[in-house]
Amino acid sequence: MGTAKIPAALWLLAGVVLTFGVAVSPAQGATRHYDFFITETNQTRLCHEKSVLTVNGQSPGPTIYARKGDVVVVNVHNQGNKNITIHWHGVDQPRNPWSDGPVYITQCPIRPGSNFTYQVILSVEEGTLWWHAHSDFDRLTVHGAIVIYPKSGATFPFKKPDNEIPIILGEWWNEDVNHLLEEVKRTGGDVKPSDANTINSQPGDMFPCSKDGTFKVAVQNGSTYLLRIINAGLTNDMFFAIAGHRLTVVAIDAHYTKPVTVDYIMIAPGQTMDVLLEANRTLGANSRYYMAARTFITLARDDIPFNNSTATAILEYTDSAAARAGPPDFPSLSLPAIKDENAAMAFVTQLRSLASNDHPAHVPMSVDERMLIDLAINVLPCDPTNPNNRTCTGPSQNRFAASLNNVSFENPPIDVLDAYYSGNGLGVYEEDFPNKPAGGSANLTGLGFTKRGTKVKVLEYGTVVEVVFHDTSSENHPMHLHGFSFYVVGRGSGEFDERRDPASYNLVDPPYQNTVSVPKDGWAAFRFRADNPGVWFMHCHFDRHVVWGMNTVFIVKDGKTPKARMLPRPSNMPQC
Ligand SMILES: *[C@@H]1O[C@H](CO)[C@@H](O)[C@H](O)[C@H]1NC(C)=O
Ligand SMILES: *[C@@H]1O[C@H](CO)[C@@H](O)[C@H](O)[C@H]1NC(C)=O
Ligand SMILES: *[C@@H]1O[C@H](CO)[C@@H](O)[C@H](O)[C@H]1NC(C)=O
Ligand SMILES: *[C@@H]1O[C@H](CO)[C@@H](O)[C@H](O)[C@H]1NC(C)=O
Ligand SMILES: *[C@@H]1O[C@H](CO)[C@@H](O)[C@H](O)[C@H]1NC(C)=O
Ligand SMILES: *[C@@H]1O[C@H](CO)[C@@H](O)[C@H](O)[C@H]1NC(C)=O
Ligand SMILES: *[C@@H]1O[C@H](CO)[C@@H](O)[C@H](O)[C@H]1NC(C)=O
Ligand SMILES: *[C@@H]1O[C@H](CO)[C@@H](O)[C@H](O)[C@H]1NC(C)=O
Ligand SMILES: *[C@@H]1O[C@H](CO)[C@@H](O)[C@H](O)[C@H]1NC(C)=O
Ligand SMILES: *[C@@H]1O[C@H](CO)[C@@H](O)[C@H](O)[C@H]1NC(C)=O
Ligand SMILES: [Cu+2]
Repeated sequence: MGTAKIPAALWLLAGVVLTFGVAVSPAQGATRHYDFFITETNQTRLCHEKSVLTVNGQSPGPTIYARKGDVVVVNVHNQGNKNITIHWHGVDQPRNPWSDGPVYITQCPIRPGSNFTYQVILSVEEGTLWWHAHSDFDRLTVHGAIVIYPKSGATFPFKKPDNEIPIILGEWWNEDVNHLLEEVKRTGGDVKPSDANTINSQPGDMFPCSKDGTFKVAVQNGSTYLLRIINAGLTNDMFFAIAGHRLTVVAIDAHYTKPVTVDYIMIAPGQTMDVLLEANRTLGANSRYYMAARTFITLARDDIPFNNSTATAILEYTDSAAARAGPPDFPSLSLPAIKDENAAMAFVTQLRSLASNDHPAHVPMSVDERMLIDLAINVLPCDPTNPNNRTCTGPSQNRFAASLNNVSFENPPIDVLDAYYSGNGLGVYEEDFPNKPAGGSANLTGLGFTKRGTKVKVLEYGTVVEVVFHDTSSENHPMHLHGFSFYVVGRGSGEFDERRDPASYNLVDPPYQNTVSVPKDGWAAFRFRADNPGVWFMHCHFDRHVVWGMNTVFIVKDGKTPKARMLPRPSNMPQC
């Protein structure tokens, strides 16, 4: 059993990547180039072999390295067998929705045999983000990390770590996920749970045919490691812990936090966390420790077996006697149980923005426009043309759906951005996404009917928006906004009370995120200033809920000055 090295001296490598082959202009940062080739590649996990979509034959795909303020140019060559797009998750892309990626929102798909060049414009982000496909269920295997270092000459707001360890949490299905998606669209039923969670694409040695592939990382006593943790899973929030070690969270979604030392983290799909790990556990103890990721699920379903939901990797001290290397310790005390909602909440509520002089928090104090958005899981008739056709496998032989304020989002045939830019928007979408649920916020009353629509919310440039998500369903939802990060100013259980609850807001140092986990039967509130003109998707980051329609779009109009206007349409946009 060989010890897989941390990508050898990744720290040094980063230095190389950062100084070679880039055009540097001192004022604006560097421009870095990557080529992504989408190809079908075989992968074998849990003794099952299948063909998956990858970038450059790898899944997770290549890591993008950059510094704050750089521009990353990525040419995506689609040599696979299906339409695809790529999204740069958590990158604000100031004035540049053209390169944001969500299919039929900001672009038409990149068809097999063609290519598209994305301009990924970094601005305020610093830390870890990620890129992923934004079409169908392709992101299961088409994803990778984006590592954004401080500007040249600047430093981390914490002691420089000795090395870095990428930790990409994901999922594995024995079947082809796009076949599962087609089946779900045909039958109206739910997506079956994954067969395993994964750490860096490996389920770990508790699973069949997985011992050799288990991700292992060598550490040295006394060293500090920066874990760059990404939840790339399609369906699962996850708890993550390391036996015998504590974790110090220093950033979420590429924005620094006040350091908080914990026994475990809870990370929702879409989120990223920078976490310091002190390797300080070799005195007389074991030299091998499991890192483990386990599903955190709020849905009352019992078909996710405990063991199947726990992926493991191994942390191995290289400077201790080999004789001490017994079976790795498991983080049984620190890793919460699958349904431990209190453990999840206890972690999430500890996060605060760093809010230092170098990394200030700019929380908007006054709000121009308030939105209260009900999240719901719903049903639609099995067959809209024939209400008597009850052959679907969703609830009461209907079709599963999901909605925001009772609108189940339907993708248009051409992308919203092109429709808006060409001035023909109103043939493609309606501008009446409601600011409140009709008839007041509803309590959970089972799965009600909803209706489909392509409704967007139009904002004047510079508007300060407060969004309160109220979750009427029986599970958490990781809600993600493109084009912005937002301050998560409050959360609570039960219904949101607009008179009482704002008093509990944190307007001093709330965490600055792009994805917020909205608690089941509760609410979460965030604020942002709409100063990024463009077309920006907002959606649940559970992929089956995207398919069911738990989505909407913000159109932020141009402001008055040239710097407040969208960049012009690139000539190479794919056509529908
Ligand atoms: C890839 O996997 C499929 C499904 O198991 C198999 O039929 C095919 O032969 C494999 N291809 C290669 C190149 O190994
Ligand atoms: C990329 O696509 C353009 C058309 O948009 C084409 O002219 C060019 O040759 C393609 N480049 C590569 C490397 O395939
Ligand atoms: C391991 O590191 C800790 C401090 O991080 C130190 O106290 C301890 O002595 C070290 N143990 C060994 C065996 O070097
Ligand atoms: C190891 O480091 C953690 C912080 O990561 C700290 O809380 C703990 O006290 C340290 N343990 C020892 C034995 O030094
Ligand atoms: C999980 O797997 C371990 C090791 O294979 C086994 O001892 C344990 O009984 C299993 N637990 C459950 C709940 O299946
Ligand atoms: C998941 O757990 C069930 C029941 O414990 C077991 O039958 C099945 O083989 C497991 N699946 C995998 C992929 O390990
Ligand atoms: C009923 O609806 C299903 C799913 O939309 C469709 O496959 C089937 O052909 C319909 N049956 C009839 C009799 O219309
Ligand atoms: C929802 O339920 C809560 C407590 O269960 C209750 O106080 C509230 O009045 C209900 N609201 C509506 C609109 O039914
Ligand atoms: C949502 O819309 C559907 C279809 O118009 C309607 O039947 C249902 O009562 C609405 N639900 C709520 C909670 O307003
Ligand atoms: C791929 O995208 C094009 C452009 O939107 C569309 O016409 C075509 O139907 C798509 N192909 C598939 C298989 O969905
Ligand atoms: Cu959801």
